Order: sequence, then C-alpha cells, then structure tokens
Amino acid sequence: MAVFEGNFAQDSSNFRFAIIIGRFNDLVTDKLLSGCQDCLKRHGVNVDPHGTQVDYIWVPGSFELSMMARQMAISGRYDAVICLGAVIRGQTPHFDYVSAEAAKGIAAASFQTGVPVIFGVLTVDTMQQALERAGIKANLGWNYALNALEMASLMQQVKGNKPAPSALPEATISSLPQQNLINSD
Ligand code: INI
Repeated sequence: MAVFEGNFAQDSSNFRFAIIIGRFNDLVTDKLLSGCQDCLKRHGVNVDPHGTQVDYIWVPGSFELSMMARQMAISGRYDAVICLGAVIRGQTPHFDYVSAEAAKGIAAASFQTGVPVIFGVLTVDTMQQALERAGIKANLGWNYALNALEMASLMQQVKGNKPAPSALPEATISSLPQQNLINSD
C-alpha cells in the first residue's frame, strides 16, 4: 500500500495551468490574480501569458467561471484550473444565487472532468472583507495557487501510481529500489 500527497519541491516547469478570472469586482480579482502569479512564479512556474505554462481567461463574473472551467478542463491541456472571483453581498438575494452557482458549477467541472479545479472565489459581506483577503491582510490568491500546485502534483502521482518520496515513512524510503523514488514519468 502507499501514501500519496502533493509535493511542492518537485520540478514545476512541466505543469500547465488555466487561470479563469471574473471581471466583476476586478479591484479584488486583479489582486487575487497577482497573489496567484506570485506563488506560481516562486514555485518555478513561468507565468508569462506568452509562455507555455499558464493561460489566462477573463469572464464577466463569478457565475461564468464554472462553464469556462469545464471547457478548459475537457481540453486536456491543463494539470489544474484555477477560478478566481469575488462575490460581495448586497441588498438583494443576488449574492446567494451567484455564489451558490459558482460553488456548485466549479465542483461539477472538477468532478465531471477529473481535472482539479480550484475554488478561488471570495464570498464576503463587504468590499473591506474582500480586500483584506486579497492583499491587505493576506492574499488568498497565493493559497489558491498553492492548492493548484498540490493537486497537480498529487494527480500526477495518483495517475502514475508513484507516491512522492516525501509521503513515505523514512524506513520505507530507504528500503525501496532507486527507480521507485523517481517522481516523474
Ligand atoms: N459577479 C461576481 O463575480 N461577484 C458579484 O458580487 C456579483 N454580483 O453581486 O452581482 C456578480 N454578478 C455578475 C454575475 O457573476 C454574472 O456575470 C452576471 O449575472 C451575468 O451572467
């Protein structure tokens, strides 16, 4: 039997990501995107839009994220898809419809395609709360990118049935033949 877990220390230069961003509340989503890019870059991913590792897709709002996430995921081109959005409660029930559909749709896109789709949608009561989570106190965009890296790594291992060395107890590692420790295809 084996233990599988995402490994952040592996070579990320072959991963490909799609980042889908809602324009609605772009004061917030722009900052989530910056945090996301910073994390990917610091883990060895080339985030240049003209490069080969990350594609950027802008949609009108959080409601449209899941439809585009599914489209990107079924293309088979990406190791993970990251959805970024900000839904801020107003005076009407609109918030509930948009946030519920975004959550359900993103979960369905991931489940239906087998590609990790990260739910990077802030659902908050005020713009202040959104900004606090998009750079003032922390930037959750960074965490969403980390989640994507973890899932991309985990999927690679699960598909290749090769647990990461770090996921194995010390005794098991030293007793394995060398080729079992190589974490790439
Ligand atoms: N979209 C958001 O991303 N955040 C919101 O807070 C929001 N509000 O409150 O209305 C929002 N609405 C737009 C929605 O996502 C769709 O783009 C629109 O309804 C067209 O389908």
